[in-house]
Amino acid sequence: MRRAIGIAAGLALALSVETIQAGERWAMPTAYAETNYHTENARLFAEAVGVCTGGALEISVHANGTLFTGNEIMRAVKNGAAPIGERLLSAHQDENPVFGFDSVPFLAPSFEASERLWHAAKDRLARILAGRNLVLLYSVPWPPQGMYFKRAIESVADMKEIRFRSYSGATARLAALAGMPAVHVEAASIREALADGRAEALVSSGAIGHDRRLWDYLSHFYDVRAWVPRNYVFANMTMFEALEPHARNCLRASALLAEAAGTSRARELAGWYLSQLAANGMTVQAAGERLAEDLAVIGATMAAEWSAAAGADGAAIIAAFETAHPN
Ligand code: PCA
Repeated sequence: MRRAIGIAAGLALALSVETIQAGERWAMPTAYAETNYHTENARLFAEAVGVCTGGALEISVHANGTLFTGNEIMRAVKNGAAPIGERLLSAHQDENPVFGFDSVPFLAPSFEASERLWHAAKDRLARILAGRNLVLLYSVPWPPQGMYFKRAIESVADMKEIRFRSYSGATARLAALAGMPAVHVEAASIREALADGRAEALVSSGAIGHDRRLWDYLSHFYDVRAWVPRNYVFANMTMFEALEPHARNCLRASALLAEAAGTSRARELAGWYLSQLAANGMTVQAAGERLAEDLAVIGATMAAEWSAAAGADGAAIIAAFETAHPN
């Protein structure tokens, strides 16, 4: 009898070891630098999922566009080439204008406002992603967007003909309205684009300036706080639904933690990034009065265009944002 129990226990142990070894492995492509806080946060998320599932689901993060480039990530997760991934959805606003809700100039340019806008948009965004066979898991903001140049800029007229790196429909439109020819370049390739002259200015956060050491090429950062774009982590819905309920719960719970942790990390780091740009020789300043006025005019045009393009979904997001917190 004793022996039988011993054998049964041994078998159970062997089986559980087997289950652990046979745990599912998910590759998670992301597009930003190894040391970027989105990447570090994604690794913590992956670790949390591993701990929660007892190793039944192990996620490995492949950063910096090494597994799929930023542009490819959404399609890869949609068709199951990658089970999970992180992407800046505003880069896909040409496919659905709603993806650009976080890039409407001056609508919600602080972390606080961005958080409220995100809550106003979340359910609609999740539904749109579900229509693409994607499960929305969490979102983390970038610091507010400023403009990088090679020289002092006092007005939009000063920008004319400067070759501009874009990362989304909104950034390309900003360039067009400012008379700058735009070239789409993923963050992972910014240094090459600046080195070979395809680009000589951009709009982005201090995070990108620090990650990519943009002070090697650019000298001026204007903290214009145009908008707060976000990264989104989503999973392939078919693969998500094929998981055990416990693993799905672990993904959802870890996503909640990752969103809170990543968001507070963004807030902590935003000022530090700007201090790093300055410490490395860049002139970091607020936009002058003239520049701010010019950008406000462009912003108003872009906001109207976005509302027209995003239709009823866009109007519902703005209404939810404004109703929740009227100014
Ligand atoms: N960094 C990303 C998007 C916004 C940001 O701050 C980039 O420039 O590619």
